[in-house]
Amino acid sequence: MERKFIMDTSGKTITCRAAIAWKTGSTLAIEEVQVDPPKAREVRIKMISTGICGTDDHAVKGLLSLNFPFIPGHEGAGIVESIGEGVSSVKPGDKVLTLAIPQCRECSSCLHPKGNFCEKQDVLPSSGLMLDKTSRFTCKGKKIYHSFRASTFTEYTVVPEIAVAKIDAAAPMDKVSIISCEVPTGYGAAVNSAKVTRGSTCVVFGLGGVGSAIVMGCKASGASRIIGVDINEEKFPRARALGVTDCLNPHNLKKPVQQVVMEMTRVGVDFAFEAIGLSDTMIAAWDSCHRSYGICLMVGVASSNSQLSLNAPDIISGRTLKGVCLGDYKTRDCIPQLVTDYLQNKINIDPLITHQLPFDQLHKAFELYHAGKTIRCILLF
Ligand code: PAD
Ligand code: ZN
Repeated sequence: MERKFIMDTSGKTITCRAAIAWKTGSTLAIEEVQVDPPKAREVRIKMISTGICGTDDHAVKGLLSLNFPFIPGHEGAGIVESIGEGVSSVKPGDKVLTLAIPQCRECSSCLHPKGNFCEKQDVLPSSGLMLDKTSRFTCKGKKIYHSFRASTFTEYTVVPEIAVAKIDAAAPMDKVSIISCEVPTGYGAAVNSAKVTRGSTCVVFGLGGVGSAIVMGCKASGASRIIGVDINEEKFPRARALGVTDCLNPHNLKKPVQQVVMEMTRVGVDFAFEAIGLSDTMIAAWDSCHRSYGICLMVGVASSNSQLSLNAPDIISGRTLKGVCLGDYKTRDCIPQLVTDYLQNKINIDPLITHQLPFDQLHKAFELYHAGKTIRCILLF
């Protein structure tokens, strides 16, 4: 008879593999780390899969203000290994997603009907610490920082309970990690935040993972024209398959891209999205909108201390400029529903996943990402 030994790790420090960004711009190193047990109102998760998001790349390159050395990754799916005192929303064995923006249900953002940028988030600014201002990771005797209340490039992570969403037990864990960030960020920006209207015109700057999910949202909302802008033309065929009607490569245009969009649409688009994170493309998105009723959504995360400069007199014409994080969803309340919608074939996330690689091929995954070959590459543990 086969005997199964299930090791009870609860309450103990776990030694496992994790990727560490030791210093700005250095290649990630796969190291042996110690992961402490969860403290009160914390959850330790055994990771099953994690996506590589543009924000992780910004973080590793040192474009965002955060503390090194840290464990990157925030787009994660896993199974609860153990829980700290007072945790009531999840239990060991539950399937969960990590949430880069938590939902504490107590702060000014959480209590406001529209707010989702919970005051307990750790992106702007980033401390890299748990809510009690300590870390749960150690490597070679050194304290390692967390990132964005998540740190998913590790076999085990510890996060606050407010940054965990319990999902449907039938969820395919090798895929749903992208519903932790890419899907709500992009699809949600279009359907929930901008509320793209039937028959409208849209422009999406950046056709990577997030931009592709925005295109899906615009298409699902019935937009009649979706202009996609990217400097990498390899992104165009997939973008067209998702619903982009016109592709523009700014490098091949004789005029500024916003001028071309204006000429194509005569009056400017109804909805513009920026999913790159550069001030120039943010301005181009803003200037592509209809002057009076255009709505411009900033989705890309810009590098720390960068500034955005707009023509001041033009502001009064009526356009809306809005920033959006995770599609304006109240994360713990809404993200599990996106998983259920996927299981019920109401949304299809499969076209957003181009690569799946084992965690130890992390470097290959980043090479593919940097070469512009991926939409989303998922690492599997
Ligand atoms: P990605 O690298 O997959 O996509 C970026 C795309 O932009 C690529 O296809 C590039 O070729 C393209 N690009 C780069 N420079 C230019 C340029 N000058 N003009 C036109 N196209 C260009 O990243 P991603 O889709 O994972 O993330 C995109 C941004 O969204 C990034 O800034 C990330 O930090 C941000 C993000 N925001 C949130 C949020 O909640 N606001 C969440 C997740 C990601
Ligand atoms: Zn809150």
